[in-house]
Amino acid sequence: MTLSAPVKTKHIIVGTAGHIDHGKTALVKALTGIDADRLKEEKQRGITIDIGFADLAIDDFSFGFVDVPGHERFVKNMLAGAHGLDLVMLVVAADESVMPQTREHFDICRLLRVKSGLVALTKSDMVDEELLELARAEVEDFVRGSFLEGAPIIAVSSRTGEGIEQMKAALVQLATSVEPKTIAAVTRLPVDRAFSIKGFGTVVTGTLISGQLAAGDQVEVLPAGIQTRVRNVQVHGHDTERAAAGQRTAINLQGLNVEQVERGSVLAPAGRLQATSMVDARLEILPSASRSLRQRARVRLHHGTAEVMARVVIIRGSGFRAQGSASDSEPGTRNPKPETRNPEPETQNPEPGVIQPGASALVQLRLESPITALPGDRFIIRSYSPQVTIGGGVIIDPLPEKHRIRDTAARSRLAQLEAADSVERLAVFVEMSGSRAMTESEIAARTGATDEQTAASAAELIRTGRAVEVTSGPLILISGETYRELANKVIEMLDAHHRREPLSLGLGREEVRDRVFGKVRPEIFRAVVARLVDQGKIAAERESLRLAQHKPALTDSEATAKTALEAAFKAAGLQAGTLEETASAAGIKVELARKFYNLLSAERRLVRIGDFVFHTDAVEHLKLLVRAQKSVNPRMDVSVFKEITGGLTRKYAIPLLEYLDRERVTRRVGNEREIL
Ligand SMILES: Nc1nc2c(ncn2[C@@H]2O[C@H](COP(=O)(O)OP(=O)(O)OP(=O)(O)O)[C@@H](O)[C@H]2O)c(=O)[nH]1
Ligand SMILES: [Mg+2]
Repeated sequence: MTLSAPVKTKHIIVGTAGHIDHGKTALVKALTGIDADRLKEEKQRGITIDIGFADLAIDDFSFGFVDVPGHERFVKNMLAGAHGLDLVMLVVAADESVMPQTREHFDICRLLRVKSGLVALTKSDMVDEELLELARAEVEDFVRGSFLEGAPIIAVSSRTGEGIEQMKAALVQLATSVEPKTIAAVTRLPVDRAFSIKGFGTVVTGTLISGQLAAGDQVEVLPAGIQTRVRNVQVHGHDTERAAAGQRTAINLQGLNVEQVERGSVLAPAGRLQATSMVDARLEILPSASRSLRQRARVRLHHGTAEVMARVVIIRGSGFRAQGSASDSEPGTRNPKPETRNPEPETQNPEPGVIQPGASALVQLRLESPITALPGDRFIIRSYSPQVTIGGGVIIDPLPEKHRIRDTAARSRLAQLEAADSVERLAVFVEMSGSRAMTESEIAARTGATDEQTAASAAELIRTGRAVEVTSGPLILISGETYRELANKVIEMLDAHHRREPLSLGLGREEVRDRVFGKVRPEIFRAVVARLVDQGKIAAERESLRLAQHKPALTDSEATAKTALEAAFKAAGLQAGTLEETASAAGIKVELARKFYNLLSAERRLVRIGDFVFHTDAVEHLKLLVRAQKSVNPRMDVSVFKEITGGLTRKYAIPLLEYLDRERVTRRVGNEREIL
């Protein structure tokens, strides 16, 4: 027997758009019974000043309405409500038809890539049939070629109620095909209002555009970087355990001052995202814009609920310059002849250095105050003065490095990122990070991916060799390319060393680290060495590294001398003395003896104890002697030790005893040793 699945409510955010006085607020009220104009001044003046909210449940759908002001001076407020829309109701009064803010709001919806919606032909009671049909025809014309082409155009009157039921039915119909916002993503709540309620503290409201929020969650207010805890969550005025993506929410935050959060802030999981003062993006200029966008133009950037000032740096391709043209930071003085040699075909922007109306380009936006963004976020730009919408685009890299205007490498990386899916995007970011590599938290802040998504992408990149895992917890990824460069450098360095000094066993680890890995994190050095050892390419001794196949090459006479040195140590037993003493006694040059010592100690034939060097046979024999003494007496003082070793002097006895302590053959107890 199967139980029917519980009905899942689908959350849909519907925004209004349209010219002042065309009946947006009245329509929302006719649909929901809620007056979204909540400010006293709005009621007095009969216009909407700031965004307002209403909600309506029909069947399994929960609609959250965002009602925006139509006044041209309040487009900035409209923009705070225009992000995160699933559907738009483009409101056009039948008696006035398409007006300037109808156009501007509609441009904004297009630039923000609102996917679906309808047109409400309002005030139908104020016009006759003929005028209504005229308005309908104008609207059809207006939306042709856009996402609203073929969308319902419904004549309504908020006064008589005509068409309202039809509107509801149409909204439901459209809502069924809305792709719901995903909860399988990092939580983000762009704050549209922040206020304090006596006894509760600070409350922020906004549309939860991704993820989930529940009481008890540790969150961070960005860009301020203040971490706090969610005390309570409300959706449409009711307490709820958990809010999900797509819902209008009010979040009560613990111990946060209302001054610390404002419209434009973003609420995200604590420590997950990072504020930025630069973003790389594709920027398109509206075909209707009155002029080209100049290099370094100062604009208003609207992203989420934030508005900041920004400079647009148009990133240009490979350096070429039309003859006689001025530097590209002064486009006004450029050669006016059209560029034919480098038409930047992929940007459809015929003139590099400016963006013409209807064209797009890869840009770096340098922000005057920080925002919190992720790849794929849409944004709007408006000119500084007059304040009109001139374009918009999509964020490609929210945490870029600063680019020069002419930066072919940056441009091709951006083009790569722009076309990338999430796996490819991670690959490119990791490649861009070079030998700095990328940590789990850097990946999270730059991609917005969840841990599961990152793990899956990383696994894929590791499988194909595009990336190499430096450590797994926390994850650090380095590109396959950079890894191979570093590994090759190590191999080349060891190879050169072996050629230069065939007698040397290997190169000091520290030297390799300094020279190849001077500025990179120590984990990368360890990972590269470990992998090269695993692959059988190099061998790692405690202090040194060598190529796996490297054997110190000794000439016949060197081999004889080496054997002689070893024999000398063996013969000297525990009285061998320093390396230099034994070497000169055996007639071997000190410098050569040092190299032999390295080889012999690697072969475990010689061992250094304090200032002295002994043959390992002598030291092993000593251990046997001491252990044999245990049956006589488990306690031994220095004089007994001297005695059983055949009269060693103190000079030798003390370092040897300390060595035995370290080797846990003996343990020091006061002035005596206990034999273990
Ligand atoms: N006759 C008639 N009047 C309407 C209708 N809809 C709105 N109005 C009137 O038109 C005026 C403006 O309506 P609002 O709903 O405030 O217009 P708005 O689009 O919200 O205006 P802003 O928010 O300021 O851009 C009000 O006086 C409404 O009563 C309608 O369908 N028929
Ligand atoms: Mg209004």
